[in-house]
Amino acid sequence: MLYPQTNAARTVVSLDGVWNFRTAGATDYPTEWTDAPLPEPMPMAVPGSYNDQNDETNLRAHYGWVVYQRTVEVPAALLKNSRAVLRFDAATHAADVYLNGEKLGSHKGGFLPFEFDVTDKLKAGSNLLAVAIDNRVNQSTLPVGNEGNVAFFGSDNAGIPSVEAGKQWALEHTPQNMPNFDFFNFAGLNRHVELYITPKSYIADIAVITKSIGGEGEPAVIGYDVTLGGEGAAPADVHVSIVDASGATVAEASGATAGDIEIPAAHLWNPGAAYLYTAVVTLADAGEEVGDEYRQTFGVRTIEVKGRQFLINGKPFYFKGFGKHEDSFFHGRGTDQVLNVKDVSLIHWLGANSFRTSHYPYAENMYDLCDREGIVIIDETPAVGMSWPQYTDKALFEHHSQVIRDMIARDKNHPCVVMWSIANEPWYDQGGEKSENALKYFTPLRDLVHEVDPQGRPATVVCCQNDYTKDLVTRTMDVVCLNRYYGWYNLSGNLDAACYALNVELDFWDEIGKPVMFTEYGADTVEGIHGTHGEMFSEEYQREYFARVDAEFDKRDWIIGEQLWNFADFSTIQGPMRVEGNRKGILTRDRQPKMAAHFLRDRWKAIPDFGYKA
Ligand code: GCB
Repeated sequence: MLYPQTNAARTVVSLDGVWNFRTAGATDYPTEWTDAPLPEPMPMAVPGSYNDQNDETNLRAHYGWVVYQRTVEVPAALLKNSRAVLRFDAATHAADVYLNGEKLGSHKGGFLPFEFDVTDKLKAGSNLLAVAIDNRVNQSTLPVGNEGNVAFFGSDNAGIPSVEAGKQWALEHTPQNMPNFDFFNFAGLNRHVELYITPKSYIADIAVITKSIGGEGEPAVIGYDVTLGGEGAAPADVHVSIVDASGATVAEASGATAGDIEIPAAHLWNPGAAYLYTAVVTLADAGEEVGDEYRQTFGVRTIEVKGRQFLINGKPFYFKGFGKHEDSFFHGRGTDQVLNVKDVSLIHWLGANSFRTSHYPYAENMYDLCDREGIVIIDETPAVGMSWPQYTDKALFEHHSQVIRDMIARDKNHPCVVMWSIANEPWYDQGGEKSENALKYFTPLRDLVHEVDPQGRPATVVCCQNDYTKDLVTRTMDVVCLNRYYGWYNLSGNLDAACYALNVELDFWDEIGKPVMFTEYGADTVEGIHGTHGEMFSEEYQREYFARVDAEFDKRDWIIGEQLWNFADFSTIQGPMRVEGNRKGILTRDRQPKMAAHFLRDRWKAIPDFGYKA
């Protein structure tokens, strides 16, 4: 799916701004709020999560539906002989969309874009756009939640004699989201909303693939594949120009929707040394006033898992970085370019070269920045919090498959994306039939990734601290990705014991023979807590924890990377283990370094992107 762009043939009208907003019911919303102005609305900025934007209402505790509304003014000239599309970069987690009172459709899933062709529905002048959004998470959504406050009343120490009666009471009196994941359930129109206009015959999609490379400055072959939409356009009308970073056209092809193009002296896209080309695809006038155009940036680079190495452009890459979150004060998970630019500058400052989009695909503008800045991304679906009964759920499997297809369709051309993560920490190490069901669930998803990614990038499932001997899934992935908390949740506060247990496990993975990387390890740290012997939660403990664990990684040449948890502190649900959220950041939530950040900066600046263990 192409990101909307304005060019000689296309126009994007941003629908960002301050919308009208109301909370609705837990299970539905008044239909009259979709075809007439909202009564007594509150202002709500888009993009932005609604949760932290209003203090008169406790929007953090809201459960269920909300309604957003605005008018869309459309100049008549824009609609002449053109196609109009309404696009949502995301609506978290489920949305019903209405234009002038007519329902355009619904979308499930809060982290990927969706759009509606509104060519025949949009009027010149004023249009009323209403979007109803549901923030509920349950066993059929990704991410996964527990409806009915199971977490409150599901345990023996809840303090009431009947768990079932407690759940029922909670549903009736204090319904609330109980996420099975450790980040605040920020919801609403978290990303941009656009109306975009194309010619009636249009370029629907473009895939660019690096087929072969030589060295820097040597010839490279790229493949392109253009999908056409509308009536009247023919492959003969397609023209592709490859434009380099200076604006010079370096290669061209015409007359076919797919083919190979040789770039005579190609600059490679490398981590830390990005180089971007643009494929300018045009569709000649197909009997209309204008033909279409789309400018798709791409990088020339290859990715391969070979033996126990992860190769970028044929060279062994070492991942240095973290898992992140889209999370900040006031915005919640709302997309924020200032924050993205700041975070990218901090990634450079830290000497890191990569991150995982834990635990959902991020807004597209972050991938654009990473393409440009040479930062490597492991792109993750929102499948977080799954456990064994779900591995036999066919409807969930279908939804998960669709999310994978949509994520890869959206992000396939980004050179920064080097691996796909199918899920974070599904719980599947119970052994026997339970482990086997998990294997039956995840194997086809791994194969699906390989099938639908035109660039054939590797696939992984990021696994949680578990009985690794009973975990049948992790070892079948292209790269073994481990989240481990020896010294924090396990063997708390004892780093000698933590290193011992870590090494026992590493001996196991050595036998398995795959490339292994750590995708989480860390320690909650409240800035300003100190101690001569650095106990848990102190800045000294976090620093020492990374120094000790990283030293173990350095002893094994098949450990291909370290992505700690987390880049910065982030907001979570309230709970006895969370002090204003999760504090495992090496930066505070307002992006100030803790002591460990300085240690890691020194370490990472000394580790090269390529050949660290070769
Ligand atoms: C994990 C999860 C992550 C949590 C982290 C923690 O394993 O993947 O979402 O935030 O642990 O700090 O507990």
